[in-house]
Amino acid sequence: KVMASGTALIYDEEMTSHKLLWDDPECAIEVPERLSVSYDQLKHYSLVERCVEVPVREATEEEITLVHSPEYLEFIKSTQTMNIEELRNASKKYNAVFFNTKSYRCAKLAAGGVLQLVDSVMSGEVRNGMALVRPPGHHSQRNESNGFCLFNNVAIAAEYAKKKYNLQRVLIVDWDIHHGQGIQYIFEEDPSVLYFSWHRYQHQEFWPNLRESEYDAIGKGKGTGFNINVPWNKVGMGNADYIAVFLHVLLPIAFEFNPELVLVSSGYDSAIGDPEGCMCATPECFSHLTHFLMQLANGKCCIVLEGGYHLRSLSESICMTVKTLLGDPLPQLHGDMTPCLSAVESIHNVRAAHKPYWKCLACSDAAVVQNASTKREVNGTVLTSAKTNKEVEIETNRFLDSHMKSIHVPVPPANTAAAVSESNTRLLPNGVLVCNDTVELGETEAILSDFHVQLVKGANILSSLGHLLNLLNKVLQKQVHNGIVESPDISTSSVVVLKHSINFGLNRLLDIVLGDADRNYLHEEGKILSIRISEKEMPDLPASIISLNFNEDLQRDNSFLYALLRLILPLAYSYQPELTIITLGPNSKLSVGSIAMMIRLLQSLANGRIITVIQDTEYKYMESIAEALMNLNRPGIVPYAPISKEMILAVEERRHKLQEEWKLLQCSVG
Ligand code: Q9C
Ligand code: ZN
Repeated sequence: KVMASGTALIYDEEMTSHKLLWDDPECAIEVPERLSVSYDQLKHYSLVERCVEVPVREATEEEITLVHSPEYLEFIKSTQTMNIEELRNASKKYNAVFFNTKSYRCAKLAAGGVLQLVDSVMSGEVRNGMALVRPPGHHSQRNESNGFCLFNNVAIAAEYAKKKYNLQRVLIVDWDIHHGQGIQYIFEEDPSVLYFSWHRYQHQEFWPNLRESEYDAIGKGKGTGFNINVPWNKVGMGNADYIAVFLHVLLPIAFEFNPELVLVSSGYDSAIGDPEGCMCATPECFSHLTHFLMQLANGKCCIVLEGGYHLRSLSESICMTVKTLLGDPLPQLHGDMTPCLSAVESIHNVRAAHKPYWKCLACSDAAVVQNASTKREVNGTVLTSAKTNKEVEIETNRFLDSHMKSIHVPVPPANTAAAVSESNTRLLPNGVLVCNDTVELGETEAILSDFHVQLVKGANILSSLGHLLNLLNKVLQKQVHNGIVESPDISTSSVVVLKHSINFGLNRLLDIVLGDADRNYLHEEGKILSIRISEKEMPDLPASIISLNFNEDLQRDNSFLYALLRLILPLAYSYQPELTIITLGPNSKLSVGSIAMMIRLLQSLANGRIITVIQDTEYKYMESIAEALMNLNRPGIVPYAPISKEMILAVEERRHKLQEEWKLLQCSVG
């Protein structure tokens, strides 16, 4: 079976003809330039030419009435021939909506454009894609326009995909800063559509001021548990808060749900600078959110524009999203990765509300719902309070002045290099750069003697280290993103990688050791974060080494994903490594799919710089590791429930000890 590749882009200038014809401050921000400026920015970064441009079409009446009533459709249709007074009156029927005579046509193109995207992805023509459309959709309801939205583009797409492709499970992720109450209403009794939304809420004081946007609206009837609301009760939420919600709420549930298709209601009013959202997440954050979602549904991900009203922030965020869909390495998230107290409270509340419905949450601690506005002890740790309005303003201005000018999009180099034995090169996918060159013997010896490491200087090992150093230099000098190295002695090899990288000038190395690797752990003053996952307990480990032991066969289920989401990724995001080293020894007990998933998820860190060192006996992992490094989506690992008790205990015990120091681990209060 051929793996789908390529990214679709849906855009048509005609959708800029829907516009506000009179003075209305409430609606003035939803301007046609939102679309044209974003498309121009995609062109500016040469991203349009890298995508497959797919034409829009009108959604048919039959398709629109998958979600909307025929009477509502007729009413919207009737706006085509209205005069300006009639248009104004029609607009007044609804909350925050405007029509002109082109609105109906644009709304049909917006919905139809999204259906074109769904068809491109579901047919395997492309792997994923983005639809730049307006008017937006997620506030629109069966009989009602609302919040700039006429037809509910994403809801129509979900019903269409279910019907046409016989899908049992569709995930809708709504990262727009407003609650897509329209989508919630349409699917609240439907267990085949899992709807996730985060939204500015401020205890119901923010538009649309609905009681049902609260975390306790979890769906109804058969759909109970399939509606996830994360209310933001403060403004100023940033990268750490968004990442924390993905790691602790959305991703575990989404992996357990195991969707066949992911649709994103992609509003960028949740980005910094937006006048509606007043949040602080930077455009880079959307690369990370996108990358996470690309790991679901075999990579079948359709991203659909909703809101986003700061033209610069909007267009940069869209570019980050599209670059990520194309498979480019992710930008690093800079700055403090501590979620604020208010965000952790929201996370805690959502997890507690959904605990009865999802196995992955069942092990969370007892729920305590509390409100607090200032600094408070959380599990013995002080979390920061949310930003004040003034602080949000200062951070936004600083960002717009300095950072925005310097977002630069490098042309990606070759992806993956490999130094493996000749007989194993046949296991590598097409496109991997096979490295046969080596650092000269003398030079290798000189580099090694520099380390003062006890090395067995067998000729065999020396030559393998020469290949390793050559490949590592390529990664350090950014000639390739990542590499895979086969080694007769992983212990020595991985120590050499760490030492050489530090000598090169790197300050934060993420060192993940899987299986048996009796290795010296280095003391390099916080320059290495070592995580060891193995069946064997290792005596006398330095306290700084994070060690996870378990005795059961992890091939049987995918409990390992639990450790990834709950421990390894939060640690990695807190640490912000400059290079990740994965050492795979014998007896790791991990399935091929689990290791591939780990590598794909870790590619969001360190600008995608990963070195994988595999013991030469473990070649059965080689093909899927190389595929994961190449960013290819191979049919995914099975959903990870049931999760083993042993794994939960091992992970939770570590989390408990570490969460004071590593703030992204925190997801409960009280
Ligand atoms: N005074 C989208 O982002 N604002 N819609 C109402 C009330 C309406 C947002 C303010 C915001 C609608 C797609
Ligand atoms: Zn919005």
